[in-house]
Amino acid sequence: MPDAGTGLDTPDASEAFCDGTPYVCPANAICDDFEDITSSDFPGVQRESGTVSQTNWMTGMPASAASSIGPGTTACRGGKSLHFTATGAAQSLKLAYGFSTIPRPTSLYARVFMRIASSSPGSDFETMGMQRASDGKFISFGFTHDKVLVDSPDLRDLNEDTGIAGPLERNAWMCIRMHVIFDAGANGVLELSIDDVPVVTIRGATDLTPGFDRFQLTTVTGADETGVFDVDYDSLVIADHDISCYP
Ligand SMILES: [Ca+2]
Repeated sequence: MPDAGTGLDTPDASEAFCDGTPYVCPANAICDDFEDITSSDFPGVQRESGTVSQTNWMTGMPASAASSIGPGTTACRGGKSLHFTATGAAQSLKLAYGFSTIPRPTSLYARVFMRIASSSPGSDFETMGMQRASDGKFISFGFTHDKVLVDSPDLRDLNEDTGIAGPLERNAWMCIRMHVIFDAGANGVLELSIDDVPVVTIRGATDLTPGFDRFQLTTVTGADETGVFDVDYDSLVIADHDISCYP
């Protein structure tokens, strides 16, 4: 069962979706459990070679030596997760998945488990989104301690702060589900839920021409950030159909 508090409750170490059951990747999906990738059938997406990146987004130079990407010490499923440590200002830590077929499916679904260490600051950081590899333009979801942010400098009608009913869990896994209907005009849809509770629903332009060709998990910090974010991801599924939190 989902959390009573939709990701906003008292931290609980054992979320029901972290049950350790071997996950069977559904058809027409890519499943990355950070043990290995189990499928890459459709929508023609694959973990991009060489696109694990650590930079300072303001300078374009390497990230802080105190920032890192590697296996996490806790996992929601299996024995490993993907762990980001982002230290200080303008850190851009990314793992990208590229689409080998354009156009993509009209409707794209992504489901991932995310865990924010309680030592992380409450200020905003970007967690995931779509990017156009050729020029870096993007739509990104960000999280503060008590807000979900949608940021896209190139799709101005999407720039929104979306309030949620309380602070996000810390030291506990949350189920994040994203749905995009790609449209460069007025018919796009962008939705996000936490533990099965909708927190973002936006209608309008959700794409560029040519379109976004990359999905990415990130920990990107702000220009004035001084804290240290520790964020884990596990059991990512990208599909052309809806993927639940369970199993
Ligand atoms: Ca795992």
